[in-house]
Amino acid sequence: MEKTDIKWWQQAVVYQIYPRSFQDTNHDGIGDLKGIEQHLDYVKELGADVIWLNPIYDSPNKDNGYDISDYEAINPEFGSMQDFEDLLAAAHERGLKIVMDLVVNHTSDQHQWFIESRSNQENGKRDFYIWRDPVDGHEPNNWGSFFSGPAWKFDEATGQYYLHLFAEGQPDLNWQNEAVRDAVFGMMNRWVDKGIDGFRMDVISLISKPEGLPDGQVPEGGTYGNSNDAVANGPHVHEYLQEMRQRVLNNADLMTVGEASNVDIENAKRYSNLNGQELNMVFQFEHMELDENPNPALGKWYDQRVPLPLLKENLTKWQEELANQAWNSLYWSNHDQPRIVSRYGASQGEERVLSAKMLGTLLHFMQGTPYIYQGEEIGMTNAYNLDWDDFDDIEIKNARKYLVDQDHLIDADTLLRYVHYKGRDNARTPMQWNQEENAGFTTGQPWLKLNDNYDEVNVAAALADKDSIFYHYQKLIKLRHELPIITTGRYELIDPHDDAVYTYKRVGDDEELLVINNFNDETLVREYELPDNASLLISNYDDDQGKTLRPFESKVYRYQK
Ligand code: TEU
Ligand code: CA
Repeated sequence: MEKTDIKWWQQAVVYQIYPRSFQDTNHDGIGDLKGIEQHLDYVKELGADVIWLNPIYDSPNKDNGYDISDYEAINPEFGSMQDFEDLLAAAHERGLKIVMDLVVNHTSDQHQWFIESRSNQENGKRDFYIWRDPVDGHEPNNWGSFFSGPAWKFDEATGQYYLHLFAEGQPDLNWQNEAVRDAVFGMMNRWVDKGIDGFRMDVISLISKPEGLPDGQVPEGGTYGNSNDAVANGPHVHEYLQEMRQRVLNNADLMTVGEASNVDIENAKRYSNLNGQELNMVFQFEHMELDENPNPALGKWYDQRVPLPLLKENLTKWQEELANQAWNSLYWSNHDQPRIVSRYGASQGEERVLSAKMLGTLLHFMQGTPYIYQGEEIGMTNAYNLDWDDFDDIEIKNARKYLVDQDHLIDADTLLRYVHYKGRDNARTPMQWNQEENAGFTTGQPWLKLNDNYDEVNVAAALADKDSIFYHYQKLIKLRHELPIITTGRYELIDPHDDAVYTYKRVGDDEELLVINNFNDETLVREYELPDNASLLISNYDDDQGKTLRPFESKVYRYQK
């Protein structure tokens, strides 16, 4: 990769904000746009270039904003369109870009299109969604929803089923209908005209459904067919994205990232090809799905860590195979994933701090565009203090309803253990700003219980400590901006079989970086060949003990070849 070819979004670092949990300013316990504006300087201080906002559109919140009832109105809980425009202007003034969530695989069942569509079979909007007659009095096929239970809902009034790959309140749009594409592209162009800087596209790999909607494979012991495998990367998805590129994305200098459930290397090379026909990059899921339950009927619900060599093998595959052809996104966390320190590091004490820095270093020295999820930069952890009555997430609630109560695949205590390891609410507890009541998030009643460790883990404490995780991330971002090799260098894995240490190189024309990361909470000895001119670029300890690697030690050397 030539240095001159670098695009701005390849050298950028993205900070993801989950507005509901970021900062409340009007005491209703719900984060809002004004709260985000208040903290723009914080994001700037961290050094990120781009903010990705989770959905802020009007929504009945069956799935916290991923069920949109009006794409062109702001959810009043978050503020007004004026507040949004103010936020965008304030971000731009500081040189920060804003990328919006685009949720167009489905709408809310409260969207005007669906209200019309379900009104009767002859309605002009009927074909905006995917309606089918019952087959032998049953669902049209065996697909299960991503949130457990069936993917079809029978509509008494019109005698047909509609498809919802996610919650019942999230009917799938029919992308085969040209009028749907016209409506979506028109809406996107109006946002582009407002001056936004890009889109993160929700489950974009699912928009093209397979011809004839064939049954999915039913896992052993399971009830429903796998709709993800049946639908992902469907027959027309690349065609639709190329059309979107032509009709919307080429109208401005945008950053685009497709959330691509079930995407493999070959598909990713098409979605995010450097030829610029579709998207800039995708969020692939493979490294997030290594710790799924060995019983496929339980899907993601599990509590066992992944052996390190498997993680390396996977991340390495993506680094190697996309190089010079497509572009990687790099992420450890988002609003759907548990906290990364609780998954691959430690949740408490000094080890929490060390492992957060180690994990940050590992990710930020790879090739791709890094995404930081709010709170990751202060090492927020899973919320072990939340119990059944505290959860809000529909995925968690449905798992309880279907996997425990209806299908008896698992007992409630085991599921709770799994939820504490994997549940989405671990990421959604309010941002921890300081030691004050509700961590400074709200003076009202927070919409979701806080993690009870905010006394220790909070932004104020991080900013006051020069050795904090925050400043480590700040340094990682700065290095990415300053050293082109982090963007362009070739990745090379050093220790594929080591089950405790993950070491890789970035190889440039005349220099190299050696990135060493100890995943163990024990001291180990490992020796690497280093030229005499090697200097330590960043580390999470204040001295270098050579071949001795202390718990979660992470260090990067830079040297001339
Ligand atoms: O997530 C898509 C998706 O694949 C998730 O359902 C994922 O499998 C799950 O969250 C892992 O636990 C996107 C959004 O990021 C998510 O918040 C939405 O709920 C979902 O789409 C539906 O819009
Ligand atoms: Ca509020």
